[in-house]
Amino acid sequence: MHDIAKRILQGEVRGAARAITCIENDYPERTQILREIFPYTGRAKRIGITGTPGAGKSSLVDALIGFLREQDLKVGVAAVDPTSPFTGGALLGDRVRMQNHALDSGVFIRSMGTRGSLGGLSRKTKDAVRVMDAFGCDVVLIETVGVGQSELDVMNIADTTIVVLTPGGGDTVQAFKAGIMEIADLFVINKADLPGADKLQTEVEQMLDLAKHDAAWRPPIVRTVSTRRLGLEQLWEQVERHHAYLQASGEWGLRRSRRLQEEVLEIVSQRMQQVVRERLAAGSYADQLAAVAAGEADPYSAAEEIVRRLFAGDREPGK
Ligand SMILES: Nc1nc2c(ncn2[C@@H]2O[C@H](COP(=O)(O)OP(=O)(O)OP(=O)(O)O)[C@@H](O)[C@H]2O)c(=O)[nH]1
Ligand SMILES: [Mg+2]
Repeated sequence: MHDIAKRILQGEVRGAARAITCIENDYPERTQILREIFPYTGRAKRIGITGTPGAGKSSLVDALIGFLREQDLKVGVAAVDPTSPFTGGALLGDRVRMQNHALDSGVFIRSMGTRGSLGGLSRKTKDAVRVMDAFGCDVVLIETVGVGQSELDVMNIADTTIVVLTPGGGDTVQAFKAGIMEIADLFVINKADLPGADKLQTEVEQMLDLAKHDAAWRPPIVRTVSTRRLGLEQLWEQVERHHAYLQASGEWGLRRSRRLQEEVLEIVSQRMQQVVRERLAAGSYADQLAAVAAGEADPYSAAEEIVRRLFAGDREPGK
């Protein structure tokens, strides 16, 4: 077993941190590490937290960490910022939070940015969450700003997705348009200390009446004031209720197995890309690329030809 894998399973913080660095930078040993820790994953509850900029996601995560630690649960946090190339805990705002919990060995916080070229951010976040799971986290909070497709992809990792809204933000309609409402298992109206919380709640209820009137799970709405740590108990109660619903309905297993299958295809395409890039670096397919650059070939035909040669190569003896 890889030394880093061993250290993750022993709950060693530096081992887990090192593994995530390998994942972020596409180091070759990441595959072995991930393969070896996989049998020790699947236990952690994965909670996605998304919402518009400034909604209070980070404050909520910070408050939740405290709440979960009081129950002696080990907590992992993946703060995902699709707009930032920074990684390794360098994201603004997360530094404060990390300092808050720096001395607590039951909290593992990591920021994920867009560094590296392969696989994309959601692929990397998935792997990082798995490291936290194998490391022994009972709960992994995955926080991301909800504006585009990459956030939706990131939320696909979560068992329970929490969408954070705020009064007076005009959030609801926007979130609805962006496809955020569809992925919500639970709504939080944060900043419930500000005027307009009642109005927002009514709006969300009305949307749910339309969109989820025949759904087996109607997302509950919880109010919080994350800066004063209010509403956390109610929030967690609903998370637990959702978890129980997933288990009882069989959705839990279905979701996970469906996603694992998707993941295989994702890894295949990542691997293929890697092979093609390695061969490109070694001088292969240069004629195809040159022809496209010179306007003599279209990209579709060039790609077809590269794929054809790739598969033809597989059948050559000794390869
Ligand atoms: N009044 C009030 N202010 C809050 C509450 N929660 C957060 N805030 C404030 O809202 C601002 C944004 O909070 P963050 O937690 O940074 O929000 P965020 O969603 O993580 O923001 P981004 O990461 O920039 O998208 C900060 O000034 C918080 O102090 C709340 O419950 N009530
Ligand atoms: Mg934030």
